[in-house]
Amino acid sequence: MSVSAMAELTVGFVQTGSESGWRTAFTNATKAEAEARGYDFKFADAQGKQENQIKAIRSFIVQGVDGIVLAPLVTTGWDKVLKEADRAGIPVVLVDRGLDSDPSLYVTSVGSDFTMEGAMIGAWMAVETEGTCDIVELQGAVGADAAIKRQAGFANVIENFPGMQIIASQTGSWSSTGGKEVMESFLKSIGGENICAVWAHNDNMAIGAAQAIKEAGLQPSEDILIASVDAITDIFKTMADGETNVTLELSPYQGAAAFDALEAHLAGEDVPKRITVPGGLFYPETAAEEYARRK
Ligand code: GZL
Repeated sequence: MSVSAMAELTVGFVQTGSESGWRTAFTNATKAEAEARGYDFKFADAQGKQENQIKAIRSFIVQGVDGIVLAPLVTTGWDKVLKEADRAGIPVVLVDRGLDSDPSLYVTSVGSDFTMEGAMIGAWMAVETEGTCDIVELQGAVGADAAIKRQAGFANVIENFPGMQIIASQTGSWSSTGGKEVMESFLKSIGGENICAVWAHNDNMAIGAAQAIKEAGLQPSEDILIASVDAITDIFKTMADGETNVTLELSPYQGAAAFDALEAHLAGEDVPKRITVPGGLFYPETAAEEYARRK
């Protein structure tokens, strides 16, 4: 199918919600990409509820869209609705996060390597602390592919260092408020002097944790190290202000790869079941210029 013929494509995008700065950037970038391609683009914001994502998929099936792009909130509970899309002959492309259904039920899974993200932060922390650190972990939303795999990747690396252990771990639900509240509880129950570092599954929770550490009279990034993932604009301000140590980039520009995969599938081409999106580590030394570039 020629690119011009693709312009009439009707695509339904089922987004998780707007739980983080990264999610908003990802939504905006995906909408811009769809507009640039001339799609008839239908957007569903599930507001953090899987039942809303399932309802949106069913609605897009009834509307007879050409394809559905889905960022699944959690990894389980998708078999039934994916089979409905399959029976309706409507291809589903996963973006950002994966899920635990039969791969024959979706075209491909586009996203970053969450396990590697956790491992890279674990490696950074091991080098930074010379392998001795009592760590508190701020998990992403329970059941989310990104949270499950970041936790595993980080644990896989630090288990190689007898002096490194996670002394507390709890979900902050991806938000700054959640990260702050959980960090406040860790500071109260463990004592800031007993915490070497924070591993936050995303930047929003890291920013909340830095606030809690400051309010406890300690210097974030010095008294307690802070590392996270996403590379949202606000984390570069926090890093430039000397309050967090590193962030790992998660590209919000995954829509193009998802749309390319959908178009290739509709054109009858083979599409790999997994399309990995890369990301790099950012340090404070370049934070001010990165912030200026993004704000
Ligand atoms: C990761 C993505 C995560 C982000 C969070 O790909 O699913 O979800 O890291 C977002 O900021 O909520």
